Amino acid sequence: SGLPEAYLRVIDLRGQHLGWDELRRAVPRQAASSVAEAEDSVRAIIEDVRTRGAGALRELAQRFDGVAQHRIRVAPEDIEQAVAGLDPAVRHGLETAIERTRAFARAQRPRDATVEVAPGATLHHRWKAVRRAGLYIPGGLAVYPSSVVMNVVPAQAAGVESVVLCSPPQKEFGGLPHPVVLGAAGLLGVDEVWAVGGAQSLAAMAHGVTDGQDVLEPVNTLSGPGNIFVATAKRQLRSVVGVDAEAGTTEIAVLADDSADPRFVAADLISQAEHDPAAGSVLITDSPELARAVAHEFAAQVPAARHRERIATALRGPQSGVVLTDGLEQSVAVADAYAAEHLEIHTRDARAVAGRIRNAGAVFVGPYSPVPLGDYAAGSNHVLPTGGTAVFTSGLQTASFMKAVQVIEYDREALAQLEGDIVALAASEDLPAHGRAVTIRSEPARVRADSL
Ligand code: HSO
Ligand code: ZN
Repeated sequence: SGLPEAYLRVIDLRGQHLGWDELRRAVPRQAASSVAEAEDSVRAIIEDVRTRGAGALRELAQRFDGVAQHRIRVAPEDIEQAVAGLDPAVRHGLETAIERTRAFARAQRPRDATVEVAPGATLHHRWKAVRRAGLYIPGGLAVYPSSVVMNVVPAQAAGVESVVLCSPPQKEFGGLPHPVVLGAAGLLGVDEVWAVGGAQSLAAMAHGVTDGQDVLEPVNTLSGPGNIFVATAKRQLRSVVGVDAEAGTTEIAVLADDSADPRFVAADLISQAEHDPAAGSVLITDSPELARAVAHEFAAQVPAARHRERIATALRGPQSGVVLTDGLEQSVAVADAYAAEHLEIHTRDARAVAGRIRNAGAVFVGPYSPVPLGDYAAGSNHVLPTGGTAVFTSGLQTASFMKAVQVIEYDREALAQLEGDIVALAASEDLPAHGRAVTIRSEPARVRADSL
């Protein structure tokens, strides 16, 4: 086709009039087989942690992290030392990220509602934080101090009383989580950190674990990004605890027209491919010229990248590709069907195009809002729905750590007014005792002696 296939395979949708369902199937995705494999091993890990507790955690740390653990819970002194040891530039970056993320998270706090639906008939919708949240900070191919900020800040903005953080033990740091992860936790005032990684950490936080003197109390809600195993564990633990969006292997889609700068587009697609050989990078464009230019940029930029192997594998995988469209209309439809974790808009009038997107974890508008800005310091959250789940769910936010209580308060007259309606509905469901609980209240009180 004369189109660049060196890194990104081409999915040519031009001239095809595909419906929603067909588009959902046409867009690049991670192979379903790897998802199914993860299901089985994760189920075994969760069961092992649930039944054998800390013993299982030690064995899994040995197996997956190559670490023999003495203490699994991190000592407070280790957190303090990590804060003191933070590189000043990194500390500055973390503080900037905390400040902006906190401002946005506070602004996201959902408002309570009160309504009087009739005289004497009052309803309140009251938001409450969950009591205890468990946060997972990944640390496999890369370590993620930025994720500490992204998880802790909204939990704190929600008013969560108790926060526990888990991150994999690192061999080169004596089995502690990465020092910058600990430093970020310390900056945020988190004092409960456990050196546990992967699916086993989510199982430990959901079910609770006791290790000698140390007790990891079960949490009410789990959050955090991770790879396919972490995402699978969260899905399986959903019956035990609340979980945030399924933030699995990262992905980026760029919706671009011929006005886009191919250097920027290539750099951004490469940036997320750097996370994982299974990461997804998708270009959606109606401009074959742009697609070609981006391919040339890959040829220049990928070999120069530190993690070039991982990047090349990700870009060539079935989860990545260029989708060629007939025009902006179809590009928007493809972007909505793909439902990217991150969607960048590089088109004329990018803001208006962004306004038309229904499905995406986060939308980055224009040439100066690249995904890494959101990964670190924009103020938005980087724990976002992956794998097309943005169709029905959102990224991590303050409300992820809250739930609402509905409060009902009617007075005598207000209830009496509804008597007929409730009695009729109760009868229609053959539940007359429901109706009786209402009618009994409008009857004159029985003389006390009668009821004795
Ligand atoms: N892009 C990742 C987040 C991240 N990137 C952390 C760098 N550090 C998932 O949104
Ligand atoms: Zn990233």
